[in-house]
Amino acid sequence: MKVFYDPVQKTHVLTHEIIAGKKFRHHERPSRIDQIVRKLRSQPRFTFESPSPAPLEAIRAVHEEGYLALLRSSQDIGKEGVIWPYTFPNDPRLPLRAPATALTAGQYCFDVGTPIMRDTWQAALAAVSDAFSAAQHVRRGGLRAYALARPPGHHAANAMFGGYCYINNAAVAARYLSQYGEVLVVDFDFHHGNGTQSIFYDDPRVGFLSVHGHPEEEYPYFSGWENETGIDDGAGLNLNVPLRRDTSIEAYFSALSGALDAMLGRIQPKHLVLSAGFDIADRDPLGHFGFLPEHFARLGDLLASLKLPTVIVQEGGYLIAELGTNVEAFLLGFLERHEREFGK
Ligand code: SP5
Ligand code: ZN
Repeated sequence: MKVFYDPVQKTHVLTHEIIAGKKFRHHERPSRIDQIVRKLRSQPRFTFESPSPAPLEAIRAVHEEGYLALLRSSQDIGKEGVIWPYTFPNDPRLPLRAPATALTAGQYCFDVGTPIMRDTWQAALAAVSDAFSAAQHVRRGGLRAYALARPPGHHAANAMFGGYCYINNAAVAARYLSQYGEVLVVDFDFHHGNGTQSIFYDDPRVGFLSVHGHPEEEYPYFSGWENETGIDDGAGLNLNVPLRRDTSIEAYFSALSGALDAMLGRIQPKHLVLSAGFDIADRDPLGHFGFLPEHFARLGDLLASLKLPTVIVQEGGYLIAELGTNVEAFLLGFLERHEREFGK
């Protein structure tokens, strides 16, 4: 299986974050990537490839221009500098003054854990290039590809960063592939993919299925309920499966299988895009679903059974010591069945 990866992604380094008033060393660290790279490089079934730069039009098909300009301006901040929103628009009747500056960046941001650093733009471009190259590989007849993307993407919306995400890597891949037929996005990160949901909420060509911690108790809190089902031409094509903390593995799989069946009754996808979050791992500091490597293998197996050309995009996963093992277990579980039932 091809792995698209560009080491420039490691230059984006976040110092700390505040969660509910407490300061933590930032969870989204470059070392996450090292763990995955080391594991996959030791496995002959994976071949590393450098991505080609994602075309700007493919990114613009998902993100607003003024928003991208703010992200791009990260390059101009000094070594010590940072764009860290701390004040947010509060009256929707009032106009916003464009372009956004470091002080008004809050108009494009929904949480305080996602600062823009000097190297954020180049890292985010590298991550989206992984996802785009993986999608292109699949579009050109490849059966599957894995984008080792960091920073992650699924919380980023058309003009909104947050949740450690700036450019929505999976959404760029899905929108590109949707030119060639319907696309199903399945998001199994522990946190609801609010950005991806929002991007495709009215899109009849891309279905979004997310299984995640219940918003009543879990980040990002303001989305992820079952009654969010899509609007306009996208009505019925958004399917949220919120699960309570410490839901059993059996209950998880039966909920996911049921949701996949329901979704496949509504669209006929030509491509599958996975937002692959590994914070569903047992003991992950930010997730509570208790997945062990064998469960990741089973998840890979289940998703491979859809027998679709598949782009797998890396999202969260913060139990860094186990991240490589968990990603490898998932990819091998996927690969085994996908090769057997869909093709080499
Ligand atoms: C891509 C991704 O996985 N982003 C996750 C961002 C989560 N950030 C905040 C997590 C808050 C976790 N729970 C807070 C408990 C407060 N007592
Ligand atoms: Zn997550």
